[in-house]
Amino acid sequence: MKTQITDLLGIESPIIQGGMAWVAEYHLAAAVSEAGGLGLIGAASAPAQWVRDQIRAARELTDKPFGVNIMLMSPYAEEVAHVVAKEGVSVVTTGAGSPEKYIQLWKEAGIKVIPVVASVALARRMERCGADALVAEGCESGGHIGELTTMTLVPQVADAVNIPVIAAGGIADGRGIAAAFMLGAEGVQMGTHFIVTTESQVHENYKNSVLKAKDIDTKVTGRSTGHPVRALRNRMTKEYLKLEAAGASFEELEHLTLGGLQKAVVEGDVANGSLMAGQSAGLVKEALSCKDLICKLTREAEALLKGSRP
Ligand code: TUI
Repeated sequence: MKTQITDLLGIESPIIQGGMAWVAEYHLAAAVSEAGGLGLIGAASAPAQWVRDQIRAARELTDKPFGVNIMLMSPYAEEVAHVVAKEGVSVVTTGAGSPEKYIQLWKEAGIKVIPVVASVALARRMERCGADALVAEGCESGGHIGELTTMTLVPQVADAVNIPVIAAGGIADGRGIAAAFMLGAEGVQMGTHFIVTTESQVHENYKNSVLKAKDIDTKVTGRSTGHPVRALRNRMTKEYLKLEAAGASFEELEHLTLGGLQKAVVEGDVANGSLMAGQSAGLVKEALSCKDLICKLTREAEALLKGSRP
């Protein structure tokens, strides 16, 4: 599938694996890139040294382009921004903020810069600052989310900018990819489906929770604190939403989610951990290798875009 995104990034399929906190480590990123998509290492709130080690480990596993996602609310964002420039990764994506002050540094290092945006205003600003492409992420996504849905955000961003747009949020199969293209996207970013792939190092309990999830099994916590986060519903989200409705303080609520990703991803604590996942979890039914998943997605999307059923 050749698009502006495959040309820009030098990849075979216009499928980008989301830079999911704790989930997107080097085994997964390298497997996605080896399979012809773009793998990302999620820097999340990790220190710069961890990110450097991950980049070097991924490079041992693949010669193909891969990237790093920088979560801009991280206390280490500045250090990580310099590490990716020094290590010379192919692509940087950013989330949870505006990467304006780093764009020149990355461009000078020859890195393709792809900010994740949740609004037209930020999309326009990023284009003016020299971004190479954008991820327009709808609130169907897992993790930290904006307000708009993928269906409404992607065409509005595509109309507002001249750089290529990658759609994210709610996409887990070939139908979603074909639909994203109809909305004006030149590529897709998917997170949730990659959690369950065979190369993903995520605890089996978390993977099984995603595989079992139904349409209404995600919840958004933190709307009242200004940091909305979508995750699979469990004991933690139930308690959080109860406290939030009762007007609990930011500190009380934070306490409940402390270490939540580690509990979910490493310990497999599916009751108390933060099982970040998007609404597409209900579409994820089987655990495939990254190669088989990307082949299946591409085959399904191409058949639909040619006007035949997959
Ligand atoms: O960043 C994400 N998703 C994430 S980050 C994350 S780590 C985390 N852990 C615990 C609590 C909170 C986060 C988990 N999931 N997606 C990209 C994204 N960026 N979604 C929304 C935005 C966004 C929102 C507002 C980007 C920019 C923005 O405004 C910036 C501005 O200055 O206008």
